[in-house]
Amino acid sequence: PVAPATAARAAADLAHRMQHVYAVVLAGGRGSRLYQLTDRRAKPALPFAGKLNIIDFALSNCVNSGIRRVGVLTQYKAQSLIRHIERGWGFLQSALGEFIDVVPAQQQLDERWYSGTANAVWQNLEIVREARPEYVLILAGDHVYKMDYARLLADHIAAGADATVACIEVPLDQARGFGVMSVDEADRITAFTEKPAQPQPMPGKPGRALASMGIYVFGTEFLCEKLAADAANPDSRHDFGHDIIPRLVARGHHVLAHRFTESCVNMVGDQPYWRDVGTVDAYWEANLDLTHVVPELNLYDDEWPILSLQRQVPPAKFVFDDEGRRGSAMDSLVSGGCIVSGATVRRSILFSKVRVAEASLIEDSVILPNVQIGRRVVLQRAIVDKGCVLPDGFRAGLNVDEDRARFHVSPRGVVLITPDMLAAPRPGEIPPA
Ligand code: ADQ
Ligand code: ADP
Repeated sequence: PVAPATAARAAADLAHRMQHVYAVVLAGGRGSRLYQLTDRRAKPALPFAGKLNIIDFALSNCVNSGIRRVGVLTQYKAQSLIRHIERGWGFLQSALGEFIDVVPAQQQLDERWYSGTANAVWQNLEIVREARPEYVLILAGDHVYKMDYARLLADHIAAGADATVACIEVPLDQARGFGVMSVDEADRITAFTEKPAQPQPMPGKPGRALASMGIYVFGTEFLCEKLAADAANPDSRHDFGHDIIPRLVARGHHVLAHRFTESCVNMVGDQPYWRDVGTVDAYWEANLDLTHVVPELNLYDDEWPILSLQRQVPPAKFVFDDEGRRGSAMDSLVSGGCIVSGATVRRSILFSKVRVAEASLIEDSVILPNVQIGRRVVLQRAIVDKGCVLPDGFRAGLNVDEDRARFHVSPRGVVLITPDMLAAPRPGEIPPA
């Protein structure tokens, strides 16, 4: 047992050291399995949970963990992401040395765009160095989870590691999509393979593998040295998972595996909540989960709030229509600025400023901001993208074979509808001259 005064001092010391961490959020990837949802925006800019963007999870985790110096590296279709952070995250106090820098892909060192995640950090290393951090934390901007990075840093320091990789147990049959590691008794990584064809199960757990979450901690000098060496290597893909981490392990550096169960702030039973909402189905499911009585992801936790852009919108409104039909929503999340008039909404999420007109029925659906839904519309298991206007009598989700002709239908039968699809001529229709 640690004496209380010693524990208190250790906590104060850790809080102090968190101020010397710089977090780099990798937010450049497209997320191609989201199909048309990421035609015009990067995956971290995807709206989620009624009023958030996916990147708000990584940024909120930083702020809640005491990390207030953050650089967001963008690349693919970054405009909507940049706008969201500039408008939504201006509350950090620059006078106290707090900031979130949104860094465009500047092509500084190289003619080409970033070739891999390590190259993205390498090209922006001057921006990191300017902040003179003791530690650099590397994060992905496109995961949904609540994590206390201070616990991760505490493990890194206590073990005296050169680098630390956050990890989570995943089912073996899904492990091919991750970096997979083996560890010794002290959780030191002994082998690391990026996206292995034949993932190694965990000892004593034949159905499970230990997967990287793509979250890394390095001492700043060590990181700079290794990125320089990687940049000079013509055989490297310049990726943390493919190149940097396996090479550190192979060269005998002390690379620690940090178990996410130790730092997760949102456990579901004995499993930590972590979602890569990388497919249309995963995106739909993670949103719909929030409409349950006890969702797996708790967004009502004052201890670990997920912060975001607060839009200036009036409260949501539910009204009877002229014929006395009730406007209602059950088992649903309804954001500010919405009006539901004589229509029924069940097990759905309405983002800001959605209008649902008379006699419509919306079930098991995710409706992004500024969508206008006409009269007598029926939607089931649909995702309706921002700004769509659904005309009177519009139907989707009732017959997915019909829907497939105009919209994207996911393997689980979720219908994705975007403004571009609505504007395209219908099959067999002659486009206007
Ligand atoms: P992947 O999921 O394949 O593997 P990757 O495509 O490398 O991840 O992207 C990681 C993060 O970096 C994402 O947030 C992405 O948006 C961003 N990103 C990708 N390319 C970028 C670029 N050029 N510039 C800026 N940002 C970029 C990684 C690890 C695996 C691990 C999984 C966990 O390599 O070992 O298991 O994450 O999800
Ligand atoms: P933000 O929420 O930051 O305003 P979005 O990424 O939602 O940005 O959208 C950026 C712009 O592109 C908006 O004007 C939006 O209406 C438009 N847009 C987004 N997705 C689509 C789409 N699939 N088809 C057509 N326009 C889209």
